[in-house]
Amino acid sequence: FDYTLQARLIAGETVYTVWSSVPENGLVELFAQGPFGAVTLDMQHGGHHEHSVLSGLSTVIHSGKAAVVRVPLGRMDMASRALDMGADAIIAPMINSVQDAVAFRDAVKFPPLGGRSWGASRAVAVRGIAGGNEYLATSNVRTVSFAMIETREAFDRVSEIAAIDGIDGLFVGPADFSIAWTGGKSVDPGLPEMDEAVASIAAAARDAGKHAGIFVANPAMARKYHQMGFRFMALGFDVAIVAEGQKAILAMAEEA
Ligand code: 3PY
Ligand code: MG
Repeated sequence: FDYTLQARLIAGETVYTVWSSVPENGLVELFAQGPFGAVTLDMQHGGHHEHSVLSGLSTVIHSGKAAVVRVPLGRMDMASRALDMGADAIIAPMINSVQDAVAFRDAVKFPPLGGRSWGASRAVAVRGIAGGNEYLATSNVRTVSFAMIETREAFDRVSEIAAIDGIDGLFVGPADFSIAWTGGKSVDPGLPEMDEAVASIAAAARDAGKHAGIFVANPAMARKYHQMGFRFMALGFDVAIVAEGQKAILAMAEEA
């Protein structure tokens, strides 16, 4: 099949995705033309909505980069729709049980693997796929499903979740995971006490033959995550880029 995100991850490549939360196509376009290999549009905590995802996906797809959507909590309908709009991958937050994972699988994989409903004409058209049957035959493989592991419940069942056919990867949300790990006392995505647990999630993915992804709150941690086995890494959060970039530029000017 094509050189899609799935193929790159199967080949063991490291893929960095930028994280878009401002639902403005002009900003998505800057990311689509930027240095990252993938662009993720965030509908869970970011401002992306159905229309901005539709236009954002077009922009990303035509740049040749991988197009990823994080859907809002529990919105399996949106997971299917984002694939119908042409997304390469879906990240589903808070997959805390086998049941959650099966519901996600069912929304994003066609039978016999899952129960995804047909409506992919747009994906077929914008992806240059010959026709419906070709998409039907290839999309379960070409699109990537990432189940987010970010609670104690999810952690306790991580191997069972990873083993589910049609769950292609695990994706760690270290901010929520740190809240879970500290019993609600603090949010610290870099919390050293949870390193071992985070590494074991990458190992659980690897043992099941699945991809391991993580949100990288601090780019200095990317190397450590890579050593743990993570290959799909989200960084370059737009809000942080603008917040940090402004401060850095002003500081440079004031020091000059
Ligand atoms: C988390 O760290 O909890 C995330 O969901 C990343 O956005
Ligand atoms: Mg989270």
